[in-house]
Formats: sequence, C-alpha cells, structure tokens
Amino acid sequence: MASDSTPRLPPRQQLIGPDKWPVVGESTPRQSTDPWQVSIIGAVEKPLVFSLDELRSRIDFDGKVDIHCVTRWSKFDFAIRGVRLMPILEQAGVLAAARFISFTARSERSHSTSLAFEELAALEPIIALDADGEPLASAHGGPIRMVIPGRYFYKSVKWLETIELLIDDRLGYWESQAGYHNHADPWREERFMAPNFSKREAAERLEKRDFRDCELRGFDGRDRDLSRLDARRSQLRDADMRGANLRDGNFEGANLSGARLEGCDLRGVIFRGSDCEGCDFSGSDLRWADFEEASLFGATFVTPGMGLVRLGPKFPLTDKQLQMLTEEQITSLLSVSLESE
Ligand SMILES: Nc1nc2c(c(=O)[nH]1)N[C@H]1C(S)=C(S)[C@@H](COP(=O)(O)O)O[C@H]1N2
Ligand SMILES: [Mo]
Repeated sequence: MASDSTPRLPPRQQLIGPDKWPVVGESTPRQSTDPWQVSIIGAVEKPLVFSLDELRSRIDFDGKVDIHCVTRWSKFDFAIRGVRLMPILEQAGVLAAARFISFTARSERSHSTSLAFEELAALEPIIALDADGEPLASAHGGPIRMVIPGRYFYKSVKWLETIELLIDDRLGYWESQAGYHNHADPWREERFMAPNFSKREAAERLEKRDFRDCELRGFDGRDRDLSRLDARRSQLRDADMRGANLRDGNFEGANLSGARLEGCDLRGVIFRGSDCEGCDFSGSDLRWADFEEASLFGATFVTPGMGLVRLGPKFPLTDKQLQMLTEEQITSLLSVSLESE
C-alpha cells in the first residue's frame, strides 16, 4: 500500500479521466437464472452464503478508492459502496491453516484470482455493489464484484460468486494463463512474472514450458506448476520459485544464483553444470535430482524449522561440492537419511 512517502500514482501508470472506465477482460457473466449470491467456503469454521439482498442490507463501506490496471491506466477517487470483506470472513471463522484466498467469478471460464491471506486485511478489500452512486453495471462486474485497492485491478474479480480460503495457493486465470505476477503490487511494478517478459511471450513460454536461453532475472514462480520445465541455459538469478512444482525440469547450464527453491518438488530435476551459488533448497524434495558439475558455493539445503530436504538412494553431491557449503550445512545435510525409493 502507498505510504505517505510513496507517490499516489504508481510507476508507469497514467491517469484516465474521471468519466472514463474501460472494460477489461470478460465483459459478460455466465448466463444463468440463478439468483446472485456469494459463498464463503474452504478453510473456514462455518461456510456462509450471502444473497444480493443480504449484502445490500449490510453495506458498511461508502468511500473512494484508487484503482490501477496492469494495462497502465489508473483512476483516482473512484466512489464505491459495498461490504467490507474482513468482518464477513471473521463471521465465517477463517481457520489458522488458511494461507490464501481465492475469488471466483460466475463467468464462462470461472475466472479467478488469489491473494496471500496474511496481506489481505491491510488491503481493505470490499465486496462492491455500487460505483459512482449507481448499481454496478454488468460489464464492470455488477451486481457484485470484488474491489481490492492496492493491487493491480486483475486481483478484483467481476461477478463474484465464490470466496474460498485455501491452504495451498491456486493461481488465478491471468496469473496462470498469461504470466501475470501473482503478487501484483503496482508500487513495485509487479506486472508480469518476469520483468523482461511481455504477457504474450510469457503465455507462450508457460504453455510450452520452454524457458530455454531466457533472461528471467527475478522471475516469480512461487507455487506454480512448472513440472517438466525446460530452462536450459536460462538466466534465473534471484528467481523466487518457492513452493513450485518443478518435477523433471531441466536447468542444465542455467544461472540460478541466489534463487529461492525452498519447499519445491525437485524430483528428477537436472541442475547439471548450472550455477546454484547462494541458492536455497531448504525443505525441497531432491530425490533423483542431478547436480553434476553444478556450482554450489554458499548454497543452503537445511534451514531449521523448514522441514528436511528429501534425498534419494544416492547422495546427490560430490565431496568437492560438499566443501562449497558451510560447516553447518555440511553437518546437517550429511545427517539427512537417504531414501531407497
Ligand atoms: N470475472 C472477471 N473478472 C475480472 C477480469 C475478467 O476478465 N473476468 N479481468 C480483470 C482485469 S485484468 C481488470 S483490469 C479488471 C477490469 O475491470 P473493469 O472491466 O470493470 O474495468 O477486472 C478484473 N476482473
Ligand atoms: Mo487488468
């Protein structure tokens, strides 16, 4: 969120006139005669359903927000009325295990998006029913849409139907299909999963799982399913792939220095000849991973409290590679028991 020292307009955004409001993405909900309602489900003590009338009767937000679309338009002082989400979630009793929240639309493709639950409250999310003093127009998500100020507008689902509390993240439509950044903070310009990827290139590369020879410094692949990814010779310095499924991927000759690979499925991954200096593998499944000729200076394999790495029947590192690690890492890694299958 913007603090006092942060400019009100995020980097490389343009203000559009107060009377303009583009329709972006889907423009119509799924055809249905069912009454509009919002269900709160998943990791909650008490699943709840609110009809449109019930939501209308508990409107507790009437104010102005700024919105920022990833396609570079922003709108200040956008007047909305609706229901604050946090008290509703409190009523449902979010379980301690819930770490993500997913919003799904009543649309043809069941459009969805998700956010980290721990960040949600600070974003002051609103279930919006009115905009500019009128009931929300259908093209803009009426009669019920989410508005999540402080994130690019693709985190605000139109035609809200389901709110689900999740233990593991479920990437949304744009995030999984078009390489949109999963965090989406406009002040950090988190538009796409890698700064040098356009939406189209990201979508193509994701679909083919082909990152060969790509410059992907700082790539955000957190919690993504990237199994069988071909990332040979890619530049993935400081990439964040925590929790990703990278099973049977190939990083031969890649630069992964400083990359975060904690809690990943790295079964059968090839790291041959790659630069993994300062890379963190804590809590990952490394069975059948191949580190031949990989440089591992300052790499981390064990972090207290992260869960142990899993190793296959053969210890993955040579003596020479082991010596690249700190004493602590060597001791901890050697104490991990090898699994036969
Ligand atoms: N159901 C649904 N919600 C959606 C989208 C969509 O395609 N389908 N697009 C998102 C994007 S990318 C943006 S910028 C905003 C656009 O909202 P608007 O059309 O009201 O401007 O809705 C978001 N919510
Ligand atoms: Mo957007």
